[in-house]
Amino acid sequence: MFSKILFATVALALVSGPALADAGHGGARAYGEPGDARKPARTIAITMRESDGKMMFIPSKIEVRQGEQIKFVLRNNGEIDHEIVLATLAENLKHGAEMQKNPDMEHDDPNARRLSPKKSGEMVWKFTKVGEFDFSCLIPGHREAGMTGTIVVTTKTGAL
Ligand SMILES: [Cu+2]
Repeated sequence: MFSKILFATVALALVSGPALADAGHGGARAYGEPGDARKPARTIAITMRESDGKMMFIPSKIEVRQGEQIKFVLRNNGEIDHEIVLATLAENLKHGAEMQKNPDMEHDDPNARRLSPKKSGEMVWKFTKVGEFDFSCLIPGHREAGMTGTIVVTTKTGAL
């Protein structure tokens, strides 16, 4: 058990090392920072499911204003486990490749949640940087089956 956690931690550190290194303190990343559940947040519901060999997030495109804190209310309506990992596209592609090699890698990060079938969960994230970011299910094969989406963070006035 311990070795599994240690291994996952090391693997994650390898994957997210550069992002964390330039992020400074407080868990800040290129795509924002972990939210504070005690502070106001706009709620966005995301459903995970699979159908006809495809896997998906609904919705798969989300728009956010810079500085907004979002409470993602997550629901797995599928028949198998799914997860959501919020990151830059480059990070998620790299992390996804790691997951192909180590499918049992588990996430306990403020930017990721894994849900069993018919379960719900929450994730609070503050989007502090303008840009286009990725959210994907990195369980092997799922992103490839369509389980990915985009978050566009615009300036406070709505410009990119
Ligand atoms: Cu999935």
